[in-house]
Amino acid sequence: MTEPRPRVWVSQPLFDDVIARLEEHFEVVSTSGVAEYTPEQISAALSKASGALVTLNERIGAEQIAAAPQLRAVANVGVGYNNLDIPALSRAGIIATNTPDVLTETTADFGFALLMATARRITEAERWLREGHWRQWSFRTMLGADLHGSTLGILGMGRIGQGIARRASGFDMRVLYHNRSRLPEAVEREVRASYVGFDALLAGADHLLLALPYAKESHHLIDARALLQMKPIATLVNIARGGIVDEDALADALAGGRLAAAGLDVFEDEPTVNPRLLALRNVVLTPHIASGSLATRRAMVSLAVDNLIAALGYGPNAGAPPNPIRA
Ligand code: 8YV
Repeated sequence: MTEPRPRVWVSQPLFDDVIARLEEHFEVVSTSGVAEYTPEQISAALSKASGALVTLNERIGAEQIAAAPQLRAVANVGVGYNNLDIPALSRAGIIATNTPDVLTETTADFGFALLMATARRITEAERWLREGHWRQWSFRTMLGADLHGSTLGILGMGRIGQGIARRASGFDMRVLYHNRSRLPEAVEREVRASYVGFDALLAGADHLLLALPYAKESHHLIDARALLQMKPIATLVNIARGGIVDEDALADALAGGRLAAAGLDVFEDEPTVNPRLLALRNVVLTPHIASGSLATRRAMVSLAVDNLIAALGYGPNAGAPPNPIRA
């Protein structure tokens, strides 16, 4: 009698042809439609699984781990992994992996696009035109802020932050950054960015872009106090995680003219968007799509599949997944 194959759970419909690679080794349990799970449903889905391939929507913490005695590996599709309780997974001996690098350039492209749309009021202008308000050409219609010649502040100077900085130098922007640790001088020179303290970054930026990981320490880092330090002409762009920004304080600043505009791809309570932000004209809102080019989303799933196969002890990298997350 042949041994039953280990079971892996794939939480969302991804790309069937990429996921099919898992079927060479495992019994794959997946879903045909986009699914929203309760914590209990995630526990139930993991109860007989040896591995899981999940997205940012699926939270795996102590409760799910306790319900999953056979679970040995969780492959996250995404570079951010605040949906996973890494210390708890590590204590249980479960390998967790993510998908860095493959999404860096696509996400940096999008961050830059969102910055341009926000500073130059592109979506606001389009909505205004479609709503039939454009009756006569006027010199002062939808005046925005320049990128060229301005100062870009980047909070979080990992791979994606550095990708943004490289793009900014093509636009003749001066780049300031703040990060947990300062980059080596050679990297600073290459990306043409200068390290400053957090408060100096807030005060100096004409445009502030958030590209840092979400953690307890970064929760509401951009709060009322931080927003007050920014220039009233500044724009704020968030492609990191919604919880980094206090959305009510942001809505206050935008409504009160203490900040020119915001571009947000991420939100505290996705997919719910704070109604106060929805009501403001000077906010560009996108549904967490920064890594969403077809090629990159395929590459992310493919890398997550490689990670899961290797973490469960199969394939050419058996036992050594390319992207383990260290606790
Ligand atoms: C993903 C992201 O789309 O990589 C990340 O951290 O936020 C996005 O690129 C998301 O994580 C999918 O699970």
